[in-house]
Amino acid sequence: MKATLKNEIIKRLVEADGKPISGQQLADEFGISRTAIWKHMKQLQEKGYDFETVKKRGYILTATPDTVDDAKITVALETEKFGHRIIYEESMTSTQTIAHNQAQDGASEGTIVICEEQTAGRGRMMREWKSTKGKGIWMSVIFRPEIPPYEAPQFTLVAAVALTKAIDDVTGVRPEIKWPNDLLIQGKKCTGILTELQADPDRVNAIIMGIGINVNHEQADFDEEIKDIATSLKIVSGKHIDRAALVARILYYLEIYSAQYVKEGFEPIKSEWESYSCTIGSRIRATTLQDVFIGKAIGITKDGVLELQLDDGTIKGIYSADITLEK
Ligand code: BTX
Repeated sequence: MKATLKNEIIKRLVEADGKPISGQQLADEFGISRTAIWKHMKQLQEKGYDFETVKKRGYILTATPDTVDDAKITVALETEKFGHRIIYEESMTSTQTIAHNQAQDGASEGTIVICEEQTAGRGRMMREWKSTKGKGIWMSVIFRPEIPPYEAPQFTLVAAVALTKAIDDVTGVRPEIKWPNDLLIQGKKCTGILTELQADPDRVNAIIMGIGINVNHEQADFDEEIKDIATSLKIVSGKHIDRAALVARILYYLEIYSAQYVKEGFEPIKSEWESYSCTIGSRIRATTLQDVFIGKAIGITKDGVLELQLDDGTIKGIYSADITLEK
């Protein structure tokens, strides 16, 4: 079955808001036979959607699955272009790998790749990213900004603001941003961002942004290696979260903030970033590829560079590092 038609049928039934729609009406609207509609409904049932059939009057949608499939996201979307093309599979190696291939093949801005489970999810520097089945948001978003490659790290900061706002809207819990790419709640990591590039020396062709969010994990869903450092939105909010609705909200803010960034730069977003940050004002240890620096994080520049005041009073600009809090 064509994914888009399946999505349209579900969307139509959601919009009907509990009123039945007949098989004939759906058949007429989508230009296919009633038997074809019936077959689609059967396949949707196999995917976890359910319908009440009211005699002679038609179908009412009564249940949707707890997934991030394309139909569920489409129904919740409020964007102009982000999320209008969704590549969804239950299991993927890494959404990043697939999104890179899609971007190389010309996929447009706002295309997303999303799954229920990653078998080879990755973080920065090829670290492993644990992606438990059916519990999180494991997604890559393709951007096509007209910016030079050296500005791309700022995209991570812009995305962190978008994610923080979306999580706050949907769950009522506001994470803190740990520079550059983590969101924490009560000091534990709930979200990681991985910004990768396809670029020529002077021009970005695509940014492939990987977003991993622990959403409906119980404490027992975390492996030994991360159980003390990770948390989920369900653990902290006490609520089961509709992951597809959260994806839609994330795309809403990513569309707004990325457009603003490309037009006006990071500066107008900087104060919002700072208000969500748990890094600024703290004494931290920054481990870069070459060195370790310890000092007080005093701010970020208008270009998103972290400013560290070292113990001898000098200010060091940190472009990329892993940071931990120092006592
Ligand atoms: P990072 O390198 O900053 O963080 C990776 C580290 O985080 C790991 O070494 C581990 O200690 C810890 N970790 C691993 N899994 C989890 C988890 N589920 N929750 C909390 N902590 C964890 C952060 O990299 C960027 C992660 C991006 C993940 C997305 S998911 C969709 C996309 N596809 C893909 O393969 N990666 C991205």
